[in-house]
Amino acid sequence: MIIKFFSFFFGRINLIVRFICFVCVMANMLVFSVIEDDESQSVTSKKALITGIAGQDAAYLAKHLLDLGYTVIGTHRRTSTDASYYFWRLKELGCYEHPRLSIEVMDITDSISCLNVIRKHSNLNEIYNLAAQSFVKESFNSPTATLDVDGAGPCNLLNAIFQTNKAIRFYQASTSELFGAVKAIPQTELTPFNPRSPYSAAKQYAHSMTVNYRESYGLFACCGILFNHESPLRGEEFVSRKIAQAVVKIKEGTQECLELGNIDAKRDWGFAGDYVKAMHLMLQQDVADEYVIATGTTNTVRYFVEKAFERVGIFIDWEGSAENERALNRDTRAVVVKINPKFYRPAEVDLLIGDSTKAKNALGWEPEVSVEQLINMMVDAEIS
Ligand code: NAP
Ligand code: G4F
Repeated sequence: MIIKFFSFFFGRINLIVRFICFVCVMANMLVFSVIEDDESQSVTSKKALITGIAGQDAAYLAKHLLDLGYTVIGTHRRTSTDASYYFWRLKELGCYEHPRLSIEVMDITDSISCLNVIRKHSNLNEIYNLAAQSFVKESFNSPTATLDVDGAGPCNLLNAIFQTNKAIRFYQASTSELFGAVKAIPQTELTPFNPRSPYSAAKQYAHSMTVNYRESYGLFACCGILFNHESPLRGEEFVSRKIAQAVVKIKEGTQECLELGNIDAKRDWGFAGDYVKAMHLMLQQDVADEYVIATGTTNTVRYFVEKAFERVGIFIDWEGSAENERALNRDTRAVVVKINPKFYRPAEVDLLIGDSTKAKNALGWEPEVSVEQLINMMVDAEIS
């Protein structure tokens, strides 16, 4: 009997060992899946609100946050434009119908609108204020409307956070335009502001109020001092997109000539997709602060034009000066660029070049796309 039992037992030992191994593997998988769930939970449970969701930066930021697992509430002012066109940037990046993105109306110039929406989402972790009248030239025509959106708007949001949930972290879209007639080259977080437009004056108020809410009430409120950043999703009124569109049309024969204003202005151009990552990083730090976000290189509008034409195989020669300057197609001698003084501004910001060493050291942020890669990307995107 005993012998029978042992021979039965040892005969099955292989099976028993296999069964124990199977149980161990299953237990392991269970433990790890719980840990993974916890980790993804800590990311997916984050909820961010982005104002100006129809704009360039908001589209890239929404995509970035959704990819990180965030739930995103995008807000926009009421519009009569068909949504299928209005949200074209979100569609272009494939996030318009994302299950974790919802869109609401909130005009940041209306304090009640801000308070209502933020109260409704009082469990928010982060708010990114990207809404603005962002076209500098237009701000000379509508200075007080620009002040409402770009100056008072952020203040409405800060106040709504203060009244509902002080733990919500806040990002304010400050700008290199604040440096205006620059007082140092390159510009850092310590360079004094010297605004040269109603746009930058309004942004200076918003910047100061963001710092004030942090210092007075302890809000976690950051300002990103971002230098020009562009992409195929850039508004058509900005010089980079205007150039990219025109060179392709000139190449295709559907436009004769590109008309520009001050082609000697220098800008530090980067790629918007890189810059929104810095916005997110700022709100993940232990302490709220200000950061310059830039590539550290500067180029003239003239250079942007030359490189854009080169991308479609057209080489240009400049001739004349000031308002009479123009560029000719080297092969055909056709005039492809003219100066039109209507694109001049009452006051110009001549030179911007940023030093983002602080962001590199504290956030680990660096730009990945050079201005030449950016130009090629933007021109290529215009080719149908
Ligand atoms: P953008 O494409 O012009 O987007 C701004 C958005 O704000 C637009 O969708 C606009 O709505 C919305 N908006 C305007 N007024 C509003 C209001 N009263 N209430 C709610 N939304 C309103 O600008 P962006 O290039 O993405 O820039 C994002 C932010 O960064 C802006 O604050 C800009 O000033 C700042 N910034 C940009 C750069 C840059 O180089 N791109 C550099 C530094 C700072 P509509 O579509 O209805 O007009
Ligand atoms: O592309 P822009 O209109 O951009 P600007 O004025 O530098 O402002 C952009 O960058 C700021 C950050 O520094 C943001 F805060 C702001 O919201 C916006 O995104 O003009 C760039 C330069 C200017 O010097 C302008 O005078 O290009 C010059 N320019 C020459 N011809 C032209 C044109 N600008 C435009 N938009 N159109 C022209 O025909």
